[in-house]
Amino acid sequence: MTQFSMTRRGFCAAMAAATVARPALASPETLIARKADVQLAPEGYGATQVWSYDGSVPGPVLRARQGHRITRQLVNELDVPTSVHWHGIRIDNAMDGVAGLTQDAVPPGGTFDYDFALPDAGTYWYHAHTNSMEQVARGLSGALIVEEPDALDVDRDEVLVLDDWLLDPATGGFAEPFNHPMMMSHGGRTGNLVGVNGRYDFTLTAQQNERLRLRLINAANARIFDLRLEGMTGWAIALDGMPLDAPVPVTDVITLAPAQRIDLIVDIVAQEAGLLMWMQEDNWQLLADVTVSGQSARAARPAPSALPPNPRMELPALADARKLEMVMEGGAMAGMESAVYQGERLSFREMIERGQFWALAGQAGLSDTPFAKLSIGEPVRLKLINRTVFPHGMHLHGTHFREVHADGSLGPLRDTILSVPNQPLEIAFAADNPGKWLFHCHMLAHAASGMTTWINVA
Ligand SMILES: [Cu+2]
Repeated sequence: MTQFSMTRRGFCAAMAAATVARPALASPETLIARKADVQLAPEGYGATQVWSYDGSVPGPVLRARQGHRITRQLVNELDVPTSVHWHGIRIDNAMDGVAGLTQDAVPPGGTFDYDFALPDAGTYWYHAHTNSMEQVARGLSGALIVEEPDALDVDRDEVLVLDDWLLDPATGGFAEPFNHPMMMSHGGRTGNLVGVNGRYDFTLTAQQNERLRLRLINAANARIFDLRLEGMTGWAIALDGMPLDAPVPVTDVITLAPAQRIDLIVDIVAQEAGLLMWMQEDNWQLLADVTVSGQSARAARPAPSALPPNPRMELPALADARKLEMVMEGGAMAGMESAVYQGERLSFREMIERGQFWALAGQAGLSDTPFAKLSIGEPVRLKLINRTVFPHGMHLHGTHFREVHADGSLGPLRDTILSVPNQPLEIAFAADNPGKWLFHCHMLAHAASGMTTWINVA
């Protein structure tokens, strides 16, 4: 397939691209899953028919204050069943949106009332969790921002949803099929066009000395973004929604696996600024342009302070934690001998015939029994052993976890962590949220072809 040039052109060329009006909100407040035509590709290519929330890609930014609730009626105007997962929210299990585990998928024409508390401030997101490999790729995702009680000392708060799209340049439509065996067995579906907030030419304007909060969300199906700040001094203040103990100066590459988020405070220090992404072999390209004009009246500020902590960020003592191990195996170039799929032990060849390429702890896809049955409040250590040749962004629903480093120290709280081949990884968490929780790879083609399991907390 011809590649789109990912090089940005002057952004004026695309200013006339279609914008999509948002429908007026009815009562109850709705989130409507429906088809829409959106100009994802540069001018001159066709519009893309997307599956959207409320007609836009990404969907509307949902904002609420910490301690408040989100109440949205999902209205399914698509031709297929769907459901919404509220990624990273320590949520009531019945609201987690996982079709087949926590709710039935909402049929075409149906509705589902989502209503849940927001215990934690931070940057979260929402996306389809029914056939997500296809539905997220078609556009069903958006940002969910939970605001701290007190506003930060920043000039602006910007949400940047990073994504990529695999388009057919001849039509502008999505390349099909979505379940291509090559994608499923390799790195997943990566796009030939990247962008921010639905724009390949996303641009912010700012003044020198302005201080911005940037909330980066990787909504891509499979792409790992390696990012660099240009013309900006930055600090990381939160990962996957959760505040860091102290701001961490950004001096190096920021790696953002699918579904991960990072909150940055950036000061605009140069006349040219932006967010660069690594393409290949020392080739860094502009992903988000910051057009700097003029100088803010404000003087440069001292380094930012930490965000206020969220509740329940400490883990219980891990000395007596339940110890679990999970071998991750399968995929191209590594394979596996066999795995259990739908109650049957299958050879790798038999699995491939059923469109399954991966296994977690010897099991491909959901089984009737969970990977682990945990008691409420129980501390858990889970070792991930990646015997594949691919990286995997592993996501636990309902609970954040910390990486346990080799020296026993703990990393920051996260809900998604990148596992790389042949590097043992251990995470720890408190099973303090009752329910059936998915644990899966967020390379969504992997999740759909074996890399999905679940735990039960009761
Ligand atoms: Cu994976």
